[in-house]
Formats: sequence, C-alpha cells, structure tokens
Amino acid sequence: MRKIVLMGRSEAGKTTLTQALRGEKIHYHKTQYVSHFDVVVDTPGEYAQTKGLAHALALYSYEAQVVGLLVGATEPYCLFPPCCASQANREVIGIVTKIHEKGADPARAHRWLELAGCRRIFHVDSAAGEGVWALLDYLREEGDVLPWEREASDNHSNQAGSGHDSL
Ligand SMILES: Nc1nc2c(ncn2[C@@H]2O[C@H](COP(=O)(O)OP(=O)(O)OP(=O)(O)O)[C@@H](O)[C@H]2O)c(=O)[nH]1
Ligand SMILES: [Mg+2]
Repeated sequence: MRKIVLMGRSEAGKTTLTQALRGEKIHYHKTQYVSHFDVVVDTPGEYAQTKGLAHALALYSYEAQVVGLLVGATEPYCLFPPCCASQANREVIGIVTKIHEKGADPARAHRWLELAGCRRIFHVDSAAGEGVWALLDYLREEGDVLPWEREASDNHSNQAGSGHDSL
C-alpha cells in the first residue's frame, strides 16, 4: 500500500477514516499528536488550522506518497486555499467525509477540493465504511491483497476443499 498522510480541520474525520482504512472498530479519539501508523499518518486538525503548526504538515507530506486533504460535507467553509495542492511534491487527493450527515453538501465540499487542486476526489462515510474500499483500492500497489479479496479466496478454497471432501 502507498502511504497516505491525512490533513484537514479538527472534526473533519481523519482519525475515523484512519480507523476505517485499518479495519478497526470506530471509536472517538481526539488527536493531539501526529500518529504514525504503518500506511496512514493521522495529523491533528489544529496543524491545518494554525499557521505556525501548518509547516509541520509540509514536512509530514514528505513522509508519505500521497497527501489526502479532508473536507467534511457539513463544513461551513473550506480551510484549503485555491491551488494549495501545487505546493506539495506528492500526489494530492481530496476526500469528502460525512456525506450522509444532516445538512451535508458533498457537492460543495467536492468543488472546494477541486479548487484546492485535487484531481481525484473520493466521497466517504467512514462511520458506515462507505467508499472506504475505493480509497484502499486507489492506494494499493501491485501484490497487495485487500481484506475482502483474501476472504473471497478463503471462501473459494473452503468450497473447493469441501467439494473435494464430498467426493
Ligand atoms: N457519520 C459520519 N461521522 C463521521 C465521519 N467521519 C467522522 N465522523 C464523526 O465526526 C467526529 C470527529 O471525527 P474525527 O475522526 O475524530 O475527526 P478528526 O479530523 O480526527 O479531528 P481532530 O483529531 O480533532 O483533528 C467523530 O464523532 C466521528 O464519529 C463520517 O464519514 N461519517
Ligand atoms: Mg483526529
């Protein structure tokens, strides 16, 4: 898997998406420091909201192959200025979260991310796991086996095995 660093304002859903990408049970955890998991770097929203701390995000982008800018579909304004994606010498993708929340406007969040310079934009509901597979599929590298593929191949070999037993 390619390594991704998640950036966005506080409550945008970075930690929830990190948990969903890792197939963990979703639970609330306020991020107070940069968490370096194997393929996901989760950052505190305050880094994106505070000019002085934002420099740290630039440094963390070098630690990943992909930068993910998150905007919640319920956010009233966008934190990312137009064309800011061009400042990273990494692939920058957009991720719209909370797409089914009350008052959500995913299309507006999508347009903000386009303005920021993201060419690929994913829509997710991390709490329900919706859209997370598309992101995993995008991050996968040759030879990676995704969890559901492993399950499918296990089922296939179990069926083949039980077929063999009945002979
Ligand atoms: N329904 C739904 N709720 C979400 C989604 N993403 C996040 N949430 C909820 O939004 C709240 C904040 O999510 P976090 O993942 O903690 O946000 P964060 O970006 O990590 O916030 P900081 O750590 O403060 O920077 C939590 O209560 C989550 O359950 C989503 O895609 N759908
Ligand atoms: Mg967090």
